[in-house]
Amino acid sequence: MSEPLKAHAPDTPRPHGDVGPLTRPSGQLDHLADLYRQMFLIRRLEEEAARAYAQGKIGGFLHLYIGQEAVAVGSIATLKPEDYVVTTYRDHGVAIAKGMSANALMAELYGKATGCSKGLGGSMHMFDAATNMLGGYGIVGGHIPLAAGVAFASKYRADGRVTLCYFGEGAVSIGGFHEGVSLAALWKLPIVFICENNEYSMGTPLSRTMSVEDVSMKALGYGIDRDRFFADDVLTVEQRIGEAVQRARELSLPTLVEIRTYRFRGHSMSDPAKYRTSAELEERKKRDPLFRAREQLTKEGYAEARLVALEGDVEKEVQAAVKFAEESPEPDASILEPTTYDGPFAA
Ligand SMILES: Cc1ncc(C[n+]2csc(CCOP(=O)(O)OP(=O)(O)O)c2C)c(N)n1
Repeated sequence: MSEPLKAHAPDTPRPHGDVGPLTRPSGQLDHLADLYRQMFLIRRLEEEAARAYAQGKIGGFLHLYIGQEAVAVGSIATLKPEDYVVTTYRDHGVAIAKGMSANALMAELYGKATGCSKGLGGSMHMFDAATNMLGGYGIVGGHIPLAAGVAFASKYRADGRVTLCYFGEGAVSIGGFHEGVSLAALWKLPIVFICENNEYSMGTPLSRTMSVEDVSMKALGYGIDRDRFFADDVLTVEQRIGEAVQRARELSLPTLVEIRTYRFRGHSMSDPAKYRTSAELEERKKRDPLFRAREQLTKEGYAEARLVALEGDVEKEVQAAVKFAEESPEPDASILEPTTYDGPFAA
């Protein structure tokens, strides 16, 4: 028998979510610094990607994660390396947080043979078997039943692994969401469904697509646990997702978590984002999770010089990734036949 269901009060600050200015063991401060480093790396890689895109060096689509970094970094911090992640086309942050190298990510964006998907996938199709990053999918909601399948495999094999499945609020009214969550609930799968509610699906606000704006309420229809909170603080994300991951790992129960966030850039590089005011954007930028983490580190005594050194190291990693991508070769045309007819990377 599983534990009785426990409905979290949406948006209620909880004591463990408020990290507070109390004396923190230095190990924990180092941990926050590491989370900040990961968020900073994701942001700087994407800023460089946006620049390369504007120069015509990156083609196709490019959906940036800027503003949402605390979701990927905080949630993946709760995982073991053998756990799985499955996400949408807005996948750069999840890939880096799960351990993909900056080189493999940037080269994939450039469409180079050294990219994680051999340059054949591009921005929307980050995959990395070594770190159990299972993609990178372009069809809204289409990957949610796939993620449930991954969690089913874990349960069937009794391998103790947990799957995190990320999607936008635009996916929640799509059939695939309901199929995936329904089966995960029925079969009690070890999965956490993470809705990254960034308030807009392309240019459409949630209020125009859903009669109930609290996405986490969908969990009630399937009798699974739910949670709902803002992603301003990366440690809150880690704490709250940690609870859901524990429920998945120890009780083999799914959870639906709605994380409220905001993207600072347009939907993709071709979106001037005219559907929102600049005042709204500026207001939300004040809640930037990177700014907040940095401020908290400083407040709690993490030396400014150490922060500057950390940022300098990230900068070097980013510049090296750009150089690596620019100097890498294009995929050879000979890869087309085996990847089209003989199955993935048979060559
Ligand atoms: C089934 C399907 N319908 C439409 C699209 C076109 N499309 C791409 S992204 C997107 C918006 C999705 O918004 P949301 O799920 O909120 O995620 P976000 O882009 O905000 O991260 C749409 C409609 C698609 N890729 N797949």
